Amino acid sequence: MRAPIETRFPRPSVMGVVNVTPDSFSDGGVNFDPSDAVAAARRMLAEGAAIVDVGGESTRPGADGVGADEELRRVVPVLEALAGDVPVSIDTSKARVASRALELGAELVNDVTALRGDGALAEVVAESGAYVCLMHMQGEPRTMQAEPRYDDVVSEVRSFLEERVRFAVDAGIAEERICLDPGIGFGKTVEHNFELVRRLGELTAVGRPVVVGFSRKSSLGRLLGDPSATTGSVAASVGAAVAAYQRGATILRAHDVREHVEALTAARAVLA
Ligand code: HH2
Repeated sequence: MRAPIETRFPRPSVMGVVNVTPDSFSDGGVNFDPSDAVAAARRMLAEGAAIVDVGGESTRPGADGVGADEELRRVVPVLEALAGDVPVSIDTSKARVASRALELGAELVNDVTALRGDGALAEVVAESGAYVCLMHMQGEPRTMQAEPRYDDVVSEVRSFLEERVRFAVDAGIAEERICLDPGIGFGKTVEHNFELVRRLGELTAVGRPVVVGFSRKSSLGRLLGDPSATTGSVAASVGAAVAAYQRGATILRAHDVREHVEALTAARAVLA
């Protein structure tokens, strides 16, 4: 039986990002070779990551999806090599990929569709007893940045996440294994993204730990003056992560693990 997610991941915990893809928005191709991905995951663990999030499909704005066979081809060699050594989260929306990853020891399923993408995924998570991250996204990756619109982004994201928690619990997933994510950059303008973190207390009030993934996202580059930026700097990422932690985030999803762990350790010492 797994511990409640808040026991397993004390605030703040860093989730390191390992994209086994040729086309991710900030590190596409860097870890496409399985041996590079494995080395990156081990390095992130040594640098203080609580878990590494292994993904075989880019969800960047404009991305076309890949099929389950290709996603499995990408991630399985990495998961096999890490099994037993490195705590793993699988970044997938597909039941087949999640199922294989869980067999290979993954403990968390990170689904950017919040169990809306594949009707079989909720049951896979429920039966395995894995942790799950339910993320908000408006639209789908191919078109989501076209014209994101909300009356009130925070209350709409909050209602959505509350509804997805009810769905997951009804599907047999224990509430204490669920964490939530506002989905920075997934159908949001720069201002939507910052408002979600500014008012993060309205999301932590749902009662589940919150994950924030601002790392390298284009809103940070745009904030700093490049209107066509597709990425943001490490320093801006760390600043956003520390602010998100201060506003109540539990897990910070980050590509640059050492920098995030050092900054969050200092922030915690000051704020605790
Ligand atoms: N962001 C990305 C992918 N998965 N999962 C959660 N829970 N939260 C996020 O903010 C999030 C996520 C996008 O970042 P990345 O994995 O670096 O890029 P890509 O989707 O292009 O592989």
